[in-house]
Amino acid sequence: MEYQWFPGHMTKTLRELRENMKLIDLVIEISDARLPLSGRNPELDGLANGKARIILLGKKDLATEDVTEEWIRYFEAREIWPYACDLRNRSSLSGLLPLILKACSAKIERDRRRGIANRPIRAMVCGIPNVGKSTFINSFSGSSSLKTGNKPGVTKGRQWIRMNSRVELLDTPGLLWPKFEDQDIGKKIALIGSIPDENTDREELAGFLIGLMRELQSPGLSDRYGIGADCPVPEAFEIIGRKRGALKRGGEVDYEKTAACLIDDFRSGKLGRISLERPAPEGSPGTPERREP
Ligand SMILES: Nc1nc2c(ncn2[C@@H]2O[C@H](COP(=O)(O)OP(=O)(O)OP(=O)(O)O)[C@@H](O)[C@H]2O)c(=O)[nH]1
Ligand SMILES: [Mg+2]
Repeated sequence: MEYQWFPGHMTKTLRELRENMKLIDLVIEISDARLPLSGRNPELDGLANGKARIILLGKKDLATEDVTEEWIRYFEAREIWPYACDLRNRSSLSGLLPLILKACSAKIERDRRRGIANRPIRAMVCGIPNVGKSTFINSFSGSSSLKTGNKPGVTKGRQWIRMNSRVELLDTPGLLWPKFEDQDIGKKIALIGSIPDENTDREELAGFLIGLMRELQSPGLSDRYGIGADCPVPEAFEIIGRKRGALKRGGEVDYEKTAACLIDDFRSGKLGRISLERPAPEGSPGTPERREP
């Protein structure tokens, strides 16, 4: 099965982001702290060229803490201001306004020189689907006007939210790109819930998750299900299915339901905090180019 999701509304979103860019002072990109680099839309660097930029590593409550620290250092070295947070939690965002003012200091200074007082900073909030863009705007602005939901594609159109006299935020629909060259990246993007489950093969995805957790030496499968590192995948499915009561009428394990349970466990943090990638050591092959802001 090919992992892909680029419905018609994303072509429209891409066009609208491009059109809106001239109104924007700051791009606030949200990336999932569990997949900070592979889960970024490669189109965005071109689109946001020349703008002040912040990257929020959201859902940090679900990612491994020390790996998130490594990502913060990674992005700091690339002059895109990083900030890790739980987007649902206002107090987790308390350091963000000073960072926004710092990232936009050139604009603030330009306005001051031209005698323009109090023109708000206009920030576009973007990222792939389901990373928490609308949740972030709601918590940061202290309102609940934007619709959120734990599935991709909740936000369908753009909407400006005035946070206060200093900042206005533009919510945008989640944007992916036409083809994942590396299908493992497609699977990881599906695991964090940025591709609709109907567009995935859940059994394959759950098998992939088991393999990945072993590679990452995550203790989640052993802690929650008592599954050892060398337990074959079909046996792991049997154990999980029985523990979760994911059974068919005759009492056999239902693999499809079991897969859905395991993926839910991952998404809700029941397998522990799991970062799906960590930065490659600087200078090693495969380290992406340093990106200027
Ligand atoms: N654990 C955790 N969940 C979060 C966090 N931020 C958002 N969520 C949840 O993630 C889900 C998606 O949130 P949304 O705000 O709708 O995401 P979005 O990026 O606007 O999604 P689209 O509009 O579909 O592109 C919701 O169930 C949120 O409660 C976070 O920091 N931690
Ligand atoms: Mg949204």
